[in-house]
Amino acid sequence: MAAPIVYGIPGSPYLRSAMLALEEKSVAYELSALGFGQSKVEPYLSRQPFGRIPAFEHDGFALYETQAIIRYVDAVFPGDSLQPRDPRQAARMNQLIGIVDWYFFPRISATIAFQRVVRPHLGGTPDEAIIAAAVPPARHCISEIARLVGEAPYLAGDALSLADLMLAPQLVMVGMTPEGRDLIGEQPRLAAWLGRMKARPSMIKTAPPMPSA
Ligand SMILES: N[C@@H](CCC(=O)N[C@@H](CS)C(=O)NCC(=O)O)C(=O)O
Repeated sequence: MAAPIVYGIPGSPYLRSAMLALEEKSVAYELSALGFGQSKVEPYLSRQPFGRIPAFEHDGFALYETQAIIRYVDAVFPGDSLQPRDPRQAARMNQLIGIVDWYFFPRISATIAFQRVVRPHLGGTPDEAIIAAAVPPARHCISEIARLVGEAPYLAGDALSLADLMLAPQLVMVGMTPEGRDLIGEQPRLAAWLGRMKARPSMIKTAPPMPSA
Protein backbone atom coordinates (compact mmCIF):
# COMPACT_ATOMS: atom_id res chain seq x y z
CA MET A 1 0.00 0.00 0.00
CA ALA A 2 1.29 3.49 -0.85
CA ALA A 3 2.31 5.80 1.98
CA PRO A 4 -0.11 8.63 2.78
CA ILE A 5 0.65 12.08 1.34
CA VAL A 6 -0.24 15.30 3.17
CA TYR A 7 -0.38 18.51 1.14
CA GLY A 8 0.00 21.95 2.67
CA ILE A 9 2.05 25.01 3.51
CA PRO A 10 4.62 24.14 6.20
CA GLY A 11 3.76 26.14 9.32
CA SER A 12 0.00 25.81 8.86
CA PRO A 13 -1.55 24.63 12.15
CA TYR A 14 -4.19 22.45 10.49
CA LEU A 15 -1.52 20.79 8.36
CA ARG A 16 0.43 20.13 11.54
CA SER A 17 -2.61 18.45 13.13
CA ALA A 18 -2.76 15.98 10.24
CA MET A 19 0.99 15.38 10.49
CA LEU A 20 0.70 14.88 14.25
CA ALA A 21 -1.92 12.15 13.80
CA LEU A 22 0.41 10.33 11.39
CA GLU A 23 3.41 10.79 13.70
CA GLU A 24 1.50 9.60 16.76
CA LYS A 25 0.44 6.47 14.85
CA SER A 26 4.06 5.99 13.67
CA VAL A 27 2.98 6.09 10.01
CA ALA A 28 5.58 6.83 7.33
CA TYR A 29 4.15 9.60 5.13
CA GLU A 30 5.17 12.15 2.56
CA LEU A 31 4.73 15.90 3.01
CA SER A 32 3.99 17.63 -0.29
CA ALA A 33 4.88 21.21 0.61
CA LEU A 34 3.08 24.10 -1.10
CA GLY A 35 4.24 27.69 -1.31
CA PHE A 36 2.02 30.65 -0.40
CA GLY A 37 -0.63 31.13 -3.09
CA GLN A 38 -0.44 27.57 -4.38
CA SER A 39 -3.43 26.51 -2.27
CA LYS A 40 -5.67 28.89 -4.24
CA VAL A 41 -4.92 27.56 -7.73
CA GLU A 42 -4.80 24.29 -9.63
CA PRO A 43 -3.69 21.58 -9.22
CA TYR A 44 -4.31 22.00 -5.48
CA LEU A 45 -7.92 23.16 -5.93
CA SER A 46 -8.76 19.77 -7.40
CA ARG A 47 -7.65 18.28 -4.08
CA GLN A 48 -9.26 20.92 -1.85
CA PRO A 49 -11.88 22.93 -3.79
CA PHE A 50 -12.18 25.47 -0.94
CA GLY A 51 -8.50 26.33 -1.15
CA ARG A 52 -7.82 25.47 2.48
CA ILE A 53 -4.98 23.47 3.96
CA PRO A 54 -4.40 20.52 4.32
CA ALA A 55 -5.34 17.90 1.77
CA PHE A 56 -4.56 14.22 2.02
CA GLU A 57 -4.27 11.10 -0.09
CA HIS A 58 -3.81 7.48 0.88
CA ASP A 59 -3.48 4.76 -1.72
CA GLY A 60 -5.77 6.53 -4.19
CA PHE A 61 -8.23 7.73 -1.53
CA ALA A 62 -8.33 11.54 -1.53
CA LEU A 63 -9.62 13.46 1.47
CA TYR A 64 -9.74 16.96 2.90
CA GLU A 65 -10.99 18.53 6.15
CA THR A 66 -8.58 18.01 9.03
CA GLN A 67 -11.07 16.28 11.31
CA ALA A 68 -11.89 13.74 8.60
CA ILE A 69 -8.18 13.16 7.92
CA ILE A 70 -7.17 12.56 11.52
CA ARG A 71 -10.18 10.34 12.22
CA TYR A 72 -9.35 8.30 9.11
CA VAL A 73 -5.68 8.00 10.13
CA ASP A 74 -6.69 6.86 13.59
CA ALA A 75 -9.12 4.28 12.19
CA VAL A 76 -6.88 2.84 9.47
CA PHE A 77 -3.46 2.55 11.09
CA PRO A 78 -2.48 0.34 14.01
CA GLY A 79 -1.29 1.67 17.34
CA ASP A 80 -2.91 3.24 20.37
CA SER A 81 -6.32 4.70 19.59
CA LEU A 82 -6.49 8.47 19.61
CA GLN A 83 -10.18 8.42 20.56
CA PRO A 84 -11.48 7.57 24.03
CA ARG A 85 -13.95 4.70 24.39
CA ASP A 86 -15.66 6.31 27.33
CA PRO A 87 -18.68 8.19 25.89
CA ARG A 88 -18.19 11.25 28.09
CA GLN A 89 -14.50 11.54 27.29
CA ALA A 90 -15.29 11.04 23.59
CA ALA A 91 -17.93 13.76 23.82
CA ARG A 92 -15.42 16.10 25.50
CA MET A 93 -12.91 15.37 22.74
CA ASN A 94 -15.51 16.16 20.07
CA GLN A 95 -16.60 19.30 21.91
CA LEU A 96 -13.03 20.61 22.05
CA ILE A 97 -12.46 19.82 18.38
CA GLY A 98 -15.61 21.80 17.60
CA ILE A 99 -14.35 24.71 19.69
CA VAL A 100 -11.06 24.72 17.75
CA ASP A 101 -12.87 24.78 14.39
CA TRP A 102 -15.68 27.18 15.22
CA TYR A 103 -14.19 29.59 17.76
CA PHE A 104 -10.43 29.23 18.22
CA PHE A 105 -9.37 29.25 14.57
CA PRO A 106 -11.61 32.09 13.31
CA ARG A 107 -11.42 34.25 16.42
CA ILE A 108 -7.78 33.78 17.45
CA SER A 109 -5.63 32.05 14.81
CA ALA A 110 -7.10 33.96 11.86
CA THR A 111 -6.77 37.28 13.68
CA ILE A 112 -3.95 37.49 16.24
CA ALA A 113 -1.72 34.70 14.87
CA PHE A 114 -2.31 35.67 11.24
CA GLN A 115 -1.54 39.34 11.84
CA ARG A 116 1.49 38.82 14.06
CA VAL A 117 3.08 35.70 12.53
CA VAL A 118 1.87 35.12 8.97
CA ARG A 119 1.59 38.69 7.68
CA PRO A 120 5.15 39.73 8.58
CA HIS A 121 6.33 36.41 7.11
CA LEU A 122 4.72 37.57 3.83
CA GLY A 123 6.31 41.01 4.07
CA GLY A 124 3.27 42.84 5.49
CA THR A 125 2.62 44.81 8.66
CA PRO A 126 0.29 43.56 11.41
CA ASP A 127 -3.06 45.37 11.64
CA GLU A 128 -3.06 46.48 15.29
CA ALA A 129 -6.78 47.27 15.25
CA ILE A 130 -7.64 43.69 14.26
CA ILE A 131 -5.34 42.36 16.98
CA ALA A 132 -6.73 44.67 19.69
CA ALA A 133 -10.32 43.74 18.80
CA ALA A 134 -9.46 40.04 18.87
CA VAL A 135 -7.98 39.95 22.38
CA PRO A 136 -11.25 39.93 24.43
CA PRO A 137 -12.88 37.10 22.40
CA ALA A 138 -9.55 35.26 22.47
CA ARG A 139 -9.43 35.52 26.27
CA HIS A 140 -13.00 34.23 26.49
CA CYS A 141 -12.24 31.25 24.24
CA ILE A 142 -8.95 30.30 25.92
CA SER A 143 -10.39 30.56 29.43
CA GLU A 144 -13.35 28.38 28.44
CA ILE A 145 -11.01 25.73 27.01
CA ALA A 146 -8.98 25.84 30.24
CA ARG A 147 -12.17 25.40 32.28
CA LEU A 148 -13.19 22.35 30.24
CA VAL A 149 -9.75 20.77 30.50
CA GLY A 150 -9.83 20.73 34.30
CA GLU A 151 -7.17 18.66 36.05
CA ALA A 152 -6.75 15.94 33.40
CA PRO A 153 -3.32 15.58 31.76
CA TYR A 154 -4.86 15.66 28.26
CA LEU A 155 -7.85 17.49 26.88
CA ALA A 156 -10.17 14.48 26.97
CA GLY A 157 -8.77 12.69 30.01
CA ASP A 158 -5.76 10.56 30.85
CA ALA A 159 -4.77 9.68 27.28
CA LEU A 160 -3.78 11.75 24.26
CA SER A 161 -6.69 12.23 21.85
CA LEU A 162 -7.50 13.91 18.56
CA ALA A 163 -8.54 17.02 20.51
CA ASP A 164 -4.94 17.50 21.71
CA LEU A 165 -3.71 17.18 18.12
CA MET A 166 -6.20 19.79 16.91
CA LEU A 167 -5.57 22.39 19.60
CA ALA A 168 -1.80 22.17 20.18
CA PRO A 169 -0.67 23.54 16.77
CA GLN A 170 -3.13 26.45 16.97
CA LEU A 171 -2.08 27.33 20.51
CA VAL A 172 1.63 27.06 19.66
CA MET A 173 1.20 29.56 16.84
CA VAL A 174 -0.82 31.99 18.96
CA GLY A 175 1.80 31.54 21.70
CA MET A 176 4.38 33.06 19.30
CA THR A 177 2.65 36.42 19.76
CA PRO A 178 2.89 38.68 22.83
CA GLU A 179 -0.90 38.71 23.16
CA GLY A 180 -1.06 34.91 22.96
CA ARG A 181 1.76 34.47 25.48
CA ASP A 182 -0.13 36.66 27.97
CA LEU A 183 -3.43 34.86 27.39
CA ILE A 184 -1.88 31.41 27.80
CA GLY A 185 0.03 32.65 30.87
CA GLU A 186 -3.31 33.51 32.49
CA GLN A 187 -4.27 29.80 32.37
CA PRO A 188 -1.63 27.77 34.25
CA ARG A 189 -3.29 24.39 33.58
CA LEU A 190 -3.47 25.06 29.86
CA ALA A 191 0.12 26.36 29.85
CA ALA A 192 1.24 23.15 31.59
CA TRP A 193 -0.68 21.04 29.06
CA LEU A 194 0.97 22.95 26.20
CA GLY A 195 4.37 22.33 27.77
CA ARG A 196 3.63 18.58 27.89
CA MET A 197 2.47 18.63 24.28
CA LYS A 198 5.54 20.54 23.06
CA ALA A 199 7.77 17.89 24.62
CA ARG A 200 6.19 15.05 22.61
CA PRO A 201 8.40 13.65 19.83
CA SER A 202 5.54 14.19 17.34
CA MET A 203 5.46 17.91 18.16
CA ILE A 204 9.24 18.25 18.01
CA LYS A 205 9.34 16.49 14.64
CA THR A 206 6.61 18.71 13.15
CA ALA A 207 7.79 22.05 14.58
CA PRO A 208 6.91 24.77 12.06
CA PRO A 209 9.62 26.61 10.11
CA MET A 210 8.90 29.94 11.79
CA PRO A 211 10.59 31.72 14.72
CA SER A 212 9.86 30.73 18.33
CA ALA A 213 8.10 27.49 17.38
N1 LIG B 1 -12.04 23.26 7.78
C1 LIG B 1 -10.70 23.23 7.25
C2 LIG B 1 -9.98 24.49 7.68
C3 LIG B 1 -8.55 24.51 7.20
C4 LIG B 1 -7.94 25.90 7.23
O1 LIG B 1 -8.64 26.92 7.39
N2 LIG B 1 -6.62 25.95 7.06
C5 LIG B 1 -5.94 27.23 7.02
C6 LIG B 1 -4.47 27.03 7.33
S1 LIG B 1 -4.15 26.48 8.96
C7 LIG B 1 -6.01 27.80 5.64
O2 LIG B 1 -6.12 27.09 4.68
N3 LIG B 1 -5.89 29.13 5.56
C8 LIG B 1 -5.81 29.79 4.29
C9 LIG B 1 -7.03 30.58 3.98
O3 LIG B 1 -7.81 30.85 4.91
O4 LIG B 1 -7.23 30.91 2.84
C10 LIG B 1 -9.98 21.97 7.75
O5 LIG B 1 -10.31 21.50 8.84
O6 LIG B 1 -9.13 21.42 7.04
